[in-house]
This record gives sequence, structure tokens and C-alpha cells, in this order.
Amino acid sequence: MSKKRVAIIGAGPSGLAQLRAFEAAKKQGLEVPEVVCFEKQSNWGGMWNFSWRTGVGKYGEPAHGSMYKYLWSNGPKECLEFSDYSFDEHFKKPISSYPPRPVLFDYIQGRIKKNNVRDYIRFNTTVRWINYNEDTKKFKIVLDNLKIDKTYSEEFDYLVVASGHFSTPNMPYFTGIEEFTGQVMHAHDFRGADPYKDQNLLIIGSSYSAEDIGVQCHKHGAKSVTLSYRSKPIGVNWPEGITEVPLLKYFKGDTAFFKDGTSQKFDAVIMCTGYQHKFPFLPDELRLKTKNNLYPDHLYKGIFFNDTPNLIYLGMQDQYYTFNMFDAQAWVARDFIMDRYKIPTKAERRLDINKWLVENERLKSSHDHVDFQTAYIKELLALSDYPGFDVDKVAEMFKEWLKDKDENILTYRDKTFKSVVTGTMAETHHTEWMDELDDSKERYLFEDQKEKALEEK
Ligand code: FAD
Ligand code: NA7
Repeated sequence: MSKKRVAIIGAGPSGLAQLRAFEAAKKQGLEVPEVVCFEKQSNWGGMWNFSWRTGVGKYGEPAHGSMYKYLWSNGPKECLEFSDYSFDEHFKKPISSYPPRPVLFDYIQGRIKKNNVRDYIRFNTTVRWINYNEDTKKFKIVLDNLKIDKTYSEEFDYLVVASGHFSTPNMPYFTGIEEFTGQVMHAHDFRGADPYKDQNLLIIGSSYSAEDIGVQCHKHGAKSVTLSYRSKPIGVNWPEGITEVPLLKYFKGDTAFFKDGTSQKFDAVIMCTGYQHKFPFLPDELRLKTKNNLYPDHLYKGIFFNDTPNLIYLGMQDQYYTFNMFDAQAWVARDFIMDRYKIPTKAERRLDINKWLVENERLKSSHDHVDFQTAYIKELLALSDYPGFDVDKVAEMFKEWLKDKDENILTYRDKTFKSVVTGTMAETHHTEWMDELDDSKERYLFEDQKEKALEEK
């Protein structure tokens, strides 16, 4: 009998987790299916693979990246640590709790390089379209090899969609915006704070992107940052130079008018208004339709598409937990594909989904959100042999992180946490975050040694 074939779309942290899950099974001596991962970019890492490009990539595909220069982890690294590949194993020394993007990218790559999975990835390959045949139970995938400009198709028994959901902007309209005299763009196209030095900047939105881009621009010399919220303000203790105002009503020339009757002139506007779950390669009946939330409907255990469970979605939730959640999901998906984990009937699956949806509706505070996702992770961990970790301790760290941000949004990244994987206490970074303008791996990892060597000379 020929081997089952599994297609994975995307070689970001979720797709790589899936590859790693199969490698782990192979190392245990189990026979694994044939796995092929399709990645439209020329390298792995998804969001963490920084690109200066905006608009389209080299081959005219929509640019995936939304990350920017000077991006530092927005939560403690101890909350996302792989439980089968610790920070200690990778860096060989304790590092701080909030590393910059290149350092986390290095960590992601470390685990994957240790397992020879690069061979399973077809880079520069876009998944263009998918059809599912109900009779043969196979997915026909139409692919574009971007480098040689060639379209072809292949058939698979399982499809894992790991294409991310923070890439297609949600871009609202505001009256008069077309006449605004400065630059208007979405956070997806933000590539660093430098252009906003000495500018008066308006940011629309009150979630992670608004908070972080606002703080980055303040740090790198914006004259003022004004955050405009729709539902509720972020409400932390903002430093002088950053203010929050209610929602923007309209623009007139370079002036923005807000709901509370105030107005102000601005040089630039950044819409930090979130992203759309967008799957242009999937037909209606296979497409996940959801807003960004902690439990998207139609996904049993947060991953199996209920109408067609051979279709698996990874990482589609709003995220407190990231890398370790993708791992926990990928391990369960692997066991289902390898017939080691059985799922109940469609009706039973629906009841289970509904239970989570009802619970999700009840959540009020950020602490409730953390507890909800923690319960979800625990459920996943019980279903596979992904190495367990102290999820309750991680939940405590998330709550500590929320408190730290409330107290001082400019210094929370100077705090340190203890790993639940190794017990190692993080180091204090050699430079306070507000004074650290260089986010390179070299400076982050080796600057203190360089300084010590100079002192000793
Ligand atoms: P992605 O990383 O988005 O990867 C998806 C991959 O799929 C990409 O490589 C893409 O090229 C590929 N792809 C998409 N469509 C196709 C197609 N049709 N054909 C072939 N390939 C395709 N998380 C944290 O833990 N800490 C942080 O500090 C943090 N900061 C963030 C900051 C920003 C600005 C953003 C946008 C996200 C941040 N995140 C952070 C969350 C981040 O999204 C996750 O950490 C992680 O990258 C999600 O992994 P993923 O594999 O699900 O998706
Ligand atoms: P989020 O977390 O989905 O937040 C989107 C924000 O945009 C949220 O504050 C919304 O306000 C706001 N929004 C959406 N539509 C509008 C309109 N029409 N007008 C005003 N405000 C609006 O996206 P982020 O980009 O912040 O974060 C995504 C990821 O990037 C995250 O995982 C980080 O790690 C980095 P609401 O509260 O709904 O009223």
C-alpha cells in the first residue's frame, strides 16, 4: 500500500511544529507518512523571517511579513519555550526574558536544523488552489513554483493549513482619509520606527500592534503618539508623549477629529486595526471563516475542521501561548493522521466545540483569557506525547506580564522569569530596554563579553 501523503501550507512556527512532530515520531521508530511542506517565501520562520519588502514579494505574491526592525518579544520567552528544545540547549547560557526578533528566529531555527526537515520543504512555492474530492477523500492542490514560473498539481490525503492569520490587513475607512496630507498605512507595512522621528503620529487601535508600535515610535524619537480606541483604551500608565483618545470620527486635511470633540494635527497615521483570516487558496466549503478570537468556530480541539476533519488548521487562535501551543496542536494532528488518536462523531465534535464557544463568550478580563487558553493547552497536552510542562506556572507568568505592562509599559521588558522547562532564571539584559536601540543578535548575545574583554585589557 502506498504511504499516506500529508501537505502542510506554510513553514512558519506552526508548519515547522508539524514537521518536527513527524520527525519526533520517526525518531521513535514509527513509520510516518510522506510529508511535504509548501512555503511561498524563500526561507522558513514565517513572521519571524523578517523582510524589508512591503506590498508584494520578489515574485509578485502578497508580502507575508508584518514584523519590523526593533521588534522585541512582546511576552516573556518563558511562556513560549518549546518543551522539547529549551533556550538553554540552544543558547548554552541564560539569556533575558524578552529577546529581540533575530534571537527568537535563531531559536526557532535551532530546533529545526537539529532535525533534518529542510528537505521536506518546497520553498518559493505558493499554494494557489485546493479541491477536495468527497469520493476519493483526497485534496488536489494546485501549486505555483514561483522561481521557474510553473503551475502543477498534486494529491494528498491530509491537508494542514499553517499559513498564519496576521498578514492580511483589516483596513477601516474614515471620512476624509483620502484627503489626509500625511502618510496612511496599516501596521502590516510598518518596517521600523525611524521614519516617525520628530513626527506627530496617530495610531488607530488598542491591541498588541497599537501598543507596541506606539511604544517603539516613542522610544525612537516620535514627537507625540496618539492612540485612538474603538471599544476600550489599553489603559496602562502611559509616559509623557503617548496619549489615548476615543475613536477617530473624520479627517479634514491634516487634522483628525475624535469622538470626544477634541482634534489634533498629525504627520502620519498607522492603522493597527488587526488582520483578516484569509485563505485565498481554499473554496468556500473548506474555508475557516472567523474573526480573531481565542476559539474559532468549526474547529474541533481548535484544529480539526468539523465538516472535513482531514483538513487541519494550526495556530488560528488569537494567541497568548504561541510556539508551545502550535507544538501541542501539531502533535495531536500528527497522531490523528497516524491513526494513534481517534476523534468522535461529527455531532459529538460539535457539542465539544459548542462547550468551548459558550465558555469563550463568558470571558471578561485578560486573566480570564489567559485561563481559557491555559485550559485549552492542558487539554491538548493530555492527548499526545508532546513533553508536558507546568502550564499553570506559565499562566502565572502571563498574569505577571500583564501586571508589569500596566505598571510601566516602558520597563516591562527588563523583567526576568524562570523557565518551566529547565528551571533556569533568565539573565538581566546588559542594557535597559529603553536605552537599547540595537536589536541585532550579535549585540544581544555578545556585547557584555566584548565589554568585559575591553575592561580586562
Ligand atoms: P506565520 O508565522 O504567519 O507563518 C505562516 C507561513 O505560511 C509564512 O511563512 C507564509 O509565507 C506561508 N504562507 C502563507 N500563505 C501561503 C501560501 N498560499 N502558500 C505557501 N505558503 C504560504 N508571537 C510571539 O510569541 N511573540 C511575539 O513577540 C510576537 N510578535 C508578533 C508581532 C507581529 C507584528 C505579528 C504579526 C505577530 C507576532 N507574534 C508574536 C505572533 C506570530 O504570528 C506567531 O509567533 C507565529 O509567527 C505564528 O506562526 P504561524 O506559523 O502560525 O504563522
Ligand atoms: P488585534 O489584536 O486583532 O487587534 C485589533 C485592534 O484593532 C483592536 O484594538 C480593535 O478594536 C481595532 N479595530 C479593528 N477594527 C477597527 C475599526 N474599524 N476602528 C477602530 N479600531 C478597530 O490585532 P493586532 O494587530 O493588535 O495584533 C495581532 C498580532 O500582532 C498579535 O498576536 C501580536 O502578537 C502582534 P476593538 O478592541 O475590537 O474595538
